[in-house]
Amino acid sequence: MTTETAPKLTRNEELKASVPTLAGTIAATLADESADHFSQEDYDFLKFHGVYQQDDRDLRKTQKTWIMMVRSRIPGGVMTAAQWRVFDDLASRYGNNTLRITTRQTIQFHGVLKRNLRAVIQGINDSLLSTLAACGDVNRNVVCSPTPAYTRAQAAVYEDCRRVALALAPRTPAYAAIWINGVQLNLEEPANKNFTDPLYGQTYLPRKFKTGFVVPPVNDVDIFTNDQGYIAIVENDELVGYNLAVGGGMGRSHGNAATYPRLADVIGFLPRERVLDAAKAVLTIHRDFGDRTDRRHARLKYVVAERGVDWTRAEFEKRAGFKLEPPRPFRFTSTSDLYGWHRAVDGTWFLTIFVETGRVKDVEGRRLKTALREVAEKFPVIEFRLTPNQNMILARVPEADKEPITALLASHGVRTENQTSALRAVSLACPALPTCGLALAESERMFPGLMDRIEKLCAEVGLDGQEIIIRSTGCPNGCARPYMAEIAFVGKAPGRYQIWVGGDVAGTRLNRVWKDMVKETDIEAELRPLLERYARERQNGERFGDWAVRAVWPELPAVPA
Ligand code: SRM
Ligand code: SF4
Repeated sequence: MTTETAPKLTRNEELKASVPTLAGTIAATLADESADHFSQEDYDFLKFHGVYQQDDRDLRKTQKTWIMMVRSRIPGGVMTAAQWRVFDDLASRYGNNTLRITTRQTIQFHGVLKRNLRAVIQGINDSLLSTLAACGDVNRNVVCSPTPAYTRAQAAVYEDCRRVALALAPRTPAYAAIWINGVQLNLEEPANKNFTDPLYGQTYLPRKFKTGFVVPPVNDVDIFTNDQGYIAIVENDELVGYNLAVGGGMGRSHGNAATYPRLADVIGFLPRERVLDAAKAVLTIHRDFGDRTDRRHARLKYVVAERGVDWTRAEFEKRAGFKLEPPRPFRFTSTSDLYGWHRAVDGTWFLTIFVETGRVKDVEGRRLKTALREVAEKFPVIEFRLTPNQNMILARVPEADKEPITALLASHGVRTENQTSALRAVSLACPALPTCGLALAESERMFPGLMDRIEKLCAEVGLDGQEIIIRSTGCPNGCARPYMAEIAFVGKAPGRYQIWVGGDVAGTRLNRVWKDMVKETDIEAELRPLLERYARERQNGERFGDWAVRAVWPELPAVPA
């Protein structure tokens, strides 16, 4: 006779249960000036506070240089000009003098030293933004379509994004204690020892959780890659409610077929008034059914995949307390941002500025960081909106400010028209080396050079000016959502990449692996015959991704590498 034992919970579960406030010994280590980094336990707690302890991987061979990445939480990516000024100051004083716009509409600071951590987080909080729950096993930054050009309902959708972000935020007293008041919580005090978050309980979620809002026809947040996605249904310019999509995610591991990217399923329609109930219901399904014994299998997408859509809908309805209606019709036509100046539906103007790989910095001939700083100083009423395509939108610009802003940007080499090539305009790359501890290969640093070479190749094979969505990541985790791209480079080993092909223009189809272990220097040689064939064979207006599905996918081995 065998005795069945429950599978062992992960170390992270034990850690969360041991200190449910997530305070760890962070405050004590912050106060200890002789320490330049935190313990392994605090490393895990710090994530919930928006901090990743990293070491500079360029220097790893000679010495371990501890640096911190600080990620802010900015629902919908909307910042005031005053907040941008604060962030710009913090990046200059305490970071590596760059601001990194992320694929979830936040700002990351890289290279912050431990001794400056509190100043950065205090500065962010003083500006009325936060870093709480930017990382960790909680609901992450809520994304929302940022472009104000298509419908007045965008403002209402953004309002819902903010409400949901607030409702799903953890309530731990540790955050204010450590970062605002500078005190170590007494972990023996019953209120702290037994702290129970009203939504998350004592052990939070089995894994990260992501929420998005999108306004068709532009799928600029890649809604189907979120754990829960709200697709706005707009009738006569009024937001009536949302189609709910659940169970999306990108992360996978090389050589582990049990991990895979997955598109969320649309499970029904809900009226706008129900959005908070809905968001909590989906989150608690993840909380209660996610796999706490294996972090690689812990995302909601596996619950939905394994238990099925009907089970998920029934469980949702039980928890939310209402029945979903059948999904309403919607259509996505693109995933990209609207570059340049455009008139917003409220009559003001907005300008979308291309930011290569999301990195706001000054370089010879293009001083983007300085330019944005000056815009924030001279035009304090405008909004700075970060896009999930890693770009910047200057919004709510009065007519009279349009020309002066164009002139100011031009004086720093930042163009407002013809900003970049068709290929670059729709590209994304994750940070990878030297900051990301999980990177297997370069991404952000090698990407501009690779794009130069691919642009040249496209011109040579007759595809000059053709838009192809290209994304790159330094590992299979999928931070720049590579599995949605028409062509993706996914790091596998130093200088080597998998190439994936076949995503679509609207962000509704996953791509498939085409080549494994391609050397970065061989990428053009591999792509040349493919692009030549596409140039020859494409039918009227056929995009690369659609052609790849038709012509390349049938040639792929049944089981991906
Ligand atoms: Fe990510 C881990 C950067 C969006 C899936 N991600 C990381 C870490 C924190 C590495 C780590 O755990 O040590 C990276 C920090 C690198 C650095 O030095 O800055 C990192 N992720 C990023 C950012 C900055 C990429 C970017 O180019 O902008 C994005 C920050 C978003 C934000 O502001 O919150 C970012 N990450 C994403 C996305 C895209 C999205 O959410 O739209 C995904 C895919 C969607 C998903 O979650 O499935 C994503 N990141 C991951 C994963 C894989 C999760 C999984 O289910 O397996 C990891 C690894 C992990 O969690 O263990 C990861
Ligand atoms: Fe790091 Fe991988 Fe994410 Fe790139 S995709 S930032 S290498 S975890």
